[in-house]
Amino acid sequence: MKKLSTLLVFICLMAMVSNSTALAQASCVGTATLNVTINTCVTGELVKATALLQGAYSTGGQMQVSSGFFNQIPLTQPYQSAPWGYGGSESIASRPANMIDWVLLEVYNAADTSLLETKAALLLNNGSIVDVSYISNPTVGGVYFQSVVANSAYYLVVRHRNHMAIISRTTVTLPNAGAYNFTNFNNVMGGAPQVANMGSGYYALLAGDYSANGIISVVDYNGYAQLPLPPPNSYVDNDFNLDANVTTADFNLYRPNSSAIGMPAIRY
Ligand SMILES: [Ca+2]
Ligand SMILES: [Ca+2]
Repeated sequence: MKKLSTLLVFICLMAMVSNSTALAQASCVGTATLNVTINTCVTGELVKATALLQGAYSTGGQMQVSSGFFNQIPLTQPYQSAPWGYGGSESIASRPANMIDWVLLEVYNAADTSLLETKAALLLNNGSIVDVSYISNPTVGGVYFQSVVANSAYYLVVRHRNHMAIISRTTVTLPNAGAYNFTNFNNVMGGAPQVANMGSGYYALLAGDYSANGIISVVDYNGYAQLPLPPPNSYVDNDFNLDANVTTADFNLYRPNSSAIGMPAIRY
């Protein structure tokens, strides 16, 4: 029986197995049931980054969303459609209480700032960007990338549905022990004009890029102002302050940002 149990554990290393029933050998008496649960192995290099969203910013480097919005956050990553066209299968069984929204974390090649790999990830209220495996392992602290070559340097990019994307000022050697801090404008390519000054030394992605193309313009105003208005408690891209409603509060976030232009390498 012990030998059979050991064998079962070995052959199930890469799979999720539950409630397996093991039959005893003919010479043994009776049967036994094994309940074996083995988590899918997470592989790749762990990339750590911290960023804030202007629309969800609270105070002291923290973000907050309304319960109405929180309950509308989809369980599957929302970046399938244009302009992202990201087909990743990231999903969660439930929302962690400190989740703000989904973001995309991307790794770009150092030589030509071309895209290497994209991952959808959870943005937490303290700005941490974490893998979907955070649900089962809250200590994960970053996002796993499969194409990253360890101890090599890359640019990092953070994208959000309706905030202007940003790219790291310099390359980052991955995996990185400490999170790359996008809340400091000195770490953002293009500097202070690329982010919103939230006070107390904190900077956040600029709200209002409805089209998510890396430029905040009248196109985004038209996205904000489109009719009909969505019903209350909707997860929509013209809700810039993430309160699940489209109101003048969203326009007031857009207006001062309406001439911002993102870095060419990451515009759509
Ligand atoms: Ca835009
Ligand atoms: Ca809103």
